Amino acid sequence: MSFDKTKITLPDMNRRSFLKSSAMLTMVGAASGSLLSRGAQAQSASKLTMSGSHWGVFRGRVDHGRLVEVTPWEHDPHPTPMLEGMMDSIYSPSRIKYPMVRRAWLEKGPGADPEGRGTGDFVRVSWDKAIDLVAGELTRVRKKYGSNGIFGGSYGWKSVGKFHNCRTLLRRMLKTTGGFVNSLGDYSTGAAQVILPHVVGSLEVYEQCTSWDVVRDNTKTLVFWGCNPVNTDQIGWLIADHGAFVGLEEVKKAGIRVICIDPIKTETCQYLDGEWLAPRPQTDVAMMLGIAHTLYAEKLHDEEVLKKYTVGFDKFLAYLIGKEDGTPKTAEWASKICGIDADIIKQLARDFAKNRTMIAAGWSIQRQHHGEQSHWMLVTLCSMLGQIGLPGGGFGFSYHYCSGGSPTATSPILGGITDGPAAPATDLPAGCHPGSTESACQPKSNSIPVCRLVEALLHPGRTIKYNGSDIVLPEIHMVYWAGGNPFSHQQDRNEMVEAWKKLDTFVVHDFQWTASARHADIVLPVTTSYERNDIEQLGDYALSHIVPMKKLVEPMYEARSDFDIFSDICERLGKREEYTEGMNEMDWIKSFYESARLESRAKGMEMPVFDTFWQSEEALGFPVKEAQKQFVRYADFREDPLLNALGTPSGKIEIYSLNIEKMHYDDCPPHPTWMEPIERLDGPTTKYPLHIASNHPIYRLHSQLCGTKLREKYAIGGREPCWINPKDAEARGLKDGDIARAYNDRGQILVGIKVTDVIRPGVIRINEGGWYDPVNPREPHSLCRYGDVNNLTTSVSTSKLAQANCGQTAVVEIEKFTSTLPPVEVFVEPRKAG
Ligand code: PGD
Ligand code: PGD
Repeated sequence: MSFDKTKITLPDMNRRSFLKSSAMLTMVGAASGSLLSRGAQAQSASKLTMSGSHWGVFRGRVDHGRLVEVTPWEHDPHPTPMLEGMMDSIYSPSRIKYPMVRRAWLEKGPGADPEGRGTGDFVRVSWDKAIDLVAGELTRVRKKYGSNGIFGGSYGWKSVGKFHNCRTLLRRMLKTTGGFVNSLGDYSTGAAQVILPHVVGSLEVYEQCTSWDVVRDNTKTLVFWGCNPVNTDQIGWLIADHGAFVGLEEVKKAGIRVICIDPIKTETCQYLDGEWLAPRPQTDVAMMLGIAHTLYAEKLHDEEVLKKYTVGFDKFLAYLIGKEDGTPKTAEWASKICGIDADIIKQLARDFAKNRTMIAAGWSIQRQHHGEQSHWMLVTLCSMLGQIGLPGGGFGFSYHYCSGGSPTATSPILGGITDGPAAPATDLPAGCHPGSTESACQPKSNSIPVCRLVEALLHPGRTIKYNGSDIVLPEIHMVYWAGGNPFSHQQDRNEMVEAWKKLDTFVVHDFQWTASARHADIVLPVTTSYERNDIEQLGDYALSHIVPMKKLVEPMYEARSDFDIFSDICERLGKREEYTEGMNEMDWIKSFYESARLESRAKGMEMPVFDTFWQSEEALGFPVKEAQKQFVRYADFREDPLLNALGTPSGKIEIYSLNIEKMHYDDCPPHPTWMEPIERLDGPTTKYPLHIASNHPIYRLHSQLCGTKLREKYAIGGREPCWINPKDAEARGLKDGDIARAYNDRGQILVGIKVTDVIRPGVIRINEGGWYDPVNPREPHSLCRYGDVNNLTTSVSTSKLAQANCGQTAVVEIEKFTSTLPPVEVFVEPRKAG
């Protein structure tokens, strides 16, 4: 059986599509050479300087102090066009030039005119003044409210580099100077990373997958379930290696059957000529249950595997066949919810069971209300199929992320800056001293789930549940951010804007005028990673090289590194020496390298000394053993489930969790369960007719690069694009290039229309990360002129278990915008900040 296989030519899948000229590629690298050959290559000096980024390794050509050309590394198997935007981020008109303070805050004090945040009325101050203000405010807030008055759990994708890791540098400063409220979890896998330790005993989402080679040689059916590696493997948390593109090419050549379950016919589906199934968004658990029911009804499930490697199937079965609630989760039942024909659901069950099937799942399916259930149900489904731990079978939860499945090299772990040697004096209320026995001085919880900051600001003192514990939301008066863009990543922008009014002070370090910087009281301009030295590893899973990230150009304007800024703040607070440990940038970089060199020696390898490496203009490569190329996730567990027991209470896969049962959460029962999200396409209580897929952008990393020329590649009428199916467009009189207003009760944004049949009817796609640009920041629910989708999403948490974000939960309506178009203003510095 095969589903829709329409062929669509795919732009940008040509290898090296970004290469400007082959003449640039003369320098010899040694991806497969010995470690020592690097030293030799150090001699072949070049005017090009090597560095790395989330988008890959590259060399930059500098002319008269200006970066004029960026060339991807010759060993990058699939350079991303995003690298082009990287260069522009140094020179873009959105660059923050000087330290700035919001006028009302400066003139009237902390908390003054909170409605004025975002209006762009800033005053330029000297660095000395700025440092005094920040140090003074940290002291004031700690004195008055205790260390819990400061939130420093600053979340975000920052830049790569082991030293200029600004989030850690911020925590180091806050920890060294007296404590702060931290954050738990992340926005990427918030739900899955909390449920999966209960199910398989590890985070799983960040674990290595069965290698692409093994998939190529063994998998018969490869399912991408809400998973689009051709897009999302363009970037890395460390420097991107793009190894997944090699794997995908092999899969294509091998002619493996590919099925994509996604409301969008993804770039991956198109590239691999996959069969496309488009369920209603947020109904995957129901669809999986329908497949599971068929497996059981047709006796296709693997009883032996379930018995030997899992616990709790019997209890789940009572639910599956309807003994628990009177509703058997048949394919017909599932079909009504997810919109996929019952016959297709049944056929999927048969095909999966008959063939070696690998299910590669992305993360959007857990970034939804009750998102914990999707990955749990997928593990359950794969347990029933009985192929976990077999070559090419089971599941992989990071094929789409940082090139999971690229074999891991035998390399040392390169250390990085830590949050500091100081003991965490983090959580003492004001006026208390460490060791006090007074009840008022007992340490309070000082970490909150990362997306609950807005809730904390609106409801300080509220107790929330979290993974079996209670957390009292602290009373926060000061928020400090470095390396993230909360006015992009947090859901329900207008709620957030209201919450921010409760703050006395918001400090932001960035190099560009993001919406977060615009809503700050104190804005400190930092260097890009191209204006400083650093060091990083290549490939989160591959760990194949150590890359020198050399400074390309001098800092622009008055930009300083986060480290230098925090060192000065520490100095004001009498802690410079503790903070810096007496070391500068190059001392730290060298120390990370030298520790790795020692570790590598213990592994029988000899890395060149630091100076040789640093001068080499080349990445240092490590070998990949055959065993890693043949890696099969869970093979050891399958081989011996006692010796290689999982980290769950039973040591097995937990289809039913007694630990979760004990928590008694109404929104996270002890076995995978279908629960209606608060809103969904065609849902029982849904008010708006269209679901928004707020996917990860093709030409951006979240909001990074939105302020660059790269925008010209995708913006429509200067706005964030909105994909819409021809049927939905026609019903609304919309055509390509129109500007439309997407809205719901939470907010409204302008978008540029792209009509396309690669999206399911009833669904529109507006990528996350578009910069927030309200027409009038003082006006509640003001229209966002550019298209920040998080004006429309809900801030409800996934459940009491993970308290994670639901970026993929939102329904809306869209209409042609016929009023006078307001100009987009967010991509240049605020009017009064020049
Ligand atoms: P970025 O755009 O990467 O977004 O949210 P995140 O905050 O990570 O922001 C990084 C910021 O750090 C940028 O402003 C950049 O300029 C700055 N920066 C870079 N380098 C440095 C540096 O060296 N120093 C300092 N001080 N700043 C630096 C992303 C988040 O969004 C994530 S990870 C996910 S997975 C979520 N995804 C979705 C989603 O799928 N759907 C919706 N609706 N919403 C989401 N939000 C989340
Ligand atoms: P998304 O694009 O949000 O990526 O990885 P993640 O897998 O979360 O969603 C993947 C696919 O799921 C999309 O094709 C979408 O249409 C589909 N989808 C959405 N809702 C549903 C649903 O309800 N059911 C089904 N079956 N499918 C659904 C994100 C990962 O990407 C993360 S967390 C980060 S931090 C990185 N971010 C970026 C980035 O910003 N830009 C790029 N180019 N690459 C990234 N890689 C990483």
